[in-house]
Amino acid sequence: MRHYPSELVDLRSDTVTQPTPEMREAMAKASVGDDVLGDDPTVIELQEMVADIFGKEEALFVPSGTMSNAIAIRAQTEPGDEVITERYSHIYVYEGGGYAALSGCSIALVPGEGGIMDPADVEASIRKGDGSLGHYPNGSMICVENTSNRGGGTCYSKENLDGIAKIARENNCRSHIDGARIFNASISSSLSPKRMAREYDSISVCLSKGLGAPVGSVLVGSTETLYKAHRWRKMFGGGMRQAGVLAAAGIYSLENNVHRLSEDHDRAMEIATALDRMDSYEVDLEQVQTNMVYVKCDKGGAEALIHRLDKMGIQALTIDSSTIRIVTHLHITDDDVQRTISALESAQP
Ligand code: TLP
Repeated sequence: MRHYPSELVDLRSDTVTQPTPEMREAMAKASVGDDVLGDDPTVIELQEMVADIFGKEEALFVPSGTMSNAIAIRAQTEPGDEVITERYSHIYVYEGGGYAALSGCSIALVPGEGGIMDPADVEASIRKGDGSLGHYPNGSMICVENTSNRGGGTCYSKENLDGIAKIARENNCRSHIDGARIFNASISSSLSPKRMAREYDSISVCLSKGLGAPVGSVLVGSTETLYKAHRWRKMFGGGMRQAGVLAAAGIYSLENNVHRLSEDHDRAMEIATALDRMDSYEVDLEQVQTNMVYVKCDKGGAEALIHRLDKMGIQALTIDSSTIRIVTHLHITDDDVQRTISALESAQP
């Protein structure tokens, strides 16, 4: 059942979900306090819950995934440092260059295979200020995105995750996971959140993607890192007062919406398989591991395709002139999947 009244099938992102009646009820009932003064009981409960899920000492509730990544970088680097991350990572492509503007860092881009970095390529991309006569910036933080959004919602294996964290330690670098969709990764790769996070210094976890909360991310890590993160959240203007109403949505989403993510994965695969059989589209089925489908259409035809789909009540996003992205989430039903497949069938040029 769709939880909000709409004739549209909105597959632009899993960020479009609306709080369900049950989630709104949990929000309405939340006890709140002034979280900047540290006394919102629901925020404290959420932070303790997420720290526990990821096996870390502390957690911090922040307004967005972008701010969570920005705070993680600011708290673990110095101006003049370099962040090492995948070529198409969200931190590089979609965060407005925040690593440079807010943290004074440059960035080293690592090639990825379907968005997934190989530990050897990560190591080859680390530049150190020491011993270079000061020529190089100081590569001091490695950021891994799991799932990889631009990789197509792909997941890291345990070996790759641990391998990259080991490279980080050996090279005196901090390690961070942009886990905007880490629960999707956990379900798809059968790795617990704790196991994925074990070797990493910080993890950013989004509540407002597949989990369906309206707002919020949580940054987790050690007490020392989170102490700094707390100060940077203040300076970035991310301290929120009676944020318990939002934290309650986060708690609800963690208690109710994690196990169901596999349904989103199945629906994405159903769409992907159907599209791959059609003449005008190409989908790399190996990359369809979670809730995303990147669809290659005819050269330069993405905008026109989106427009034709829109007229049939199906919304998706243009990624580049020949690629569109479809994302399944908690409002997408089996009927929507069939409608989407039929619409794409008839939208072929
Ligand atoms: N991703 C959005 C867009 O910004 C592209 C989407 O629709 O997928 N990390 C990753 C891997 C993300 O995909 C996103 C959002 C974020 C961080 C940022 O989260 P917010 O939007 O809460 O700042």
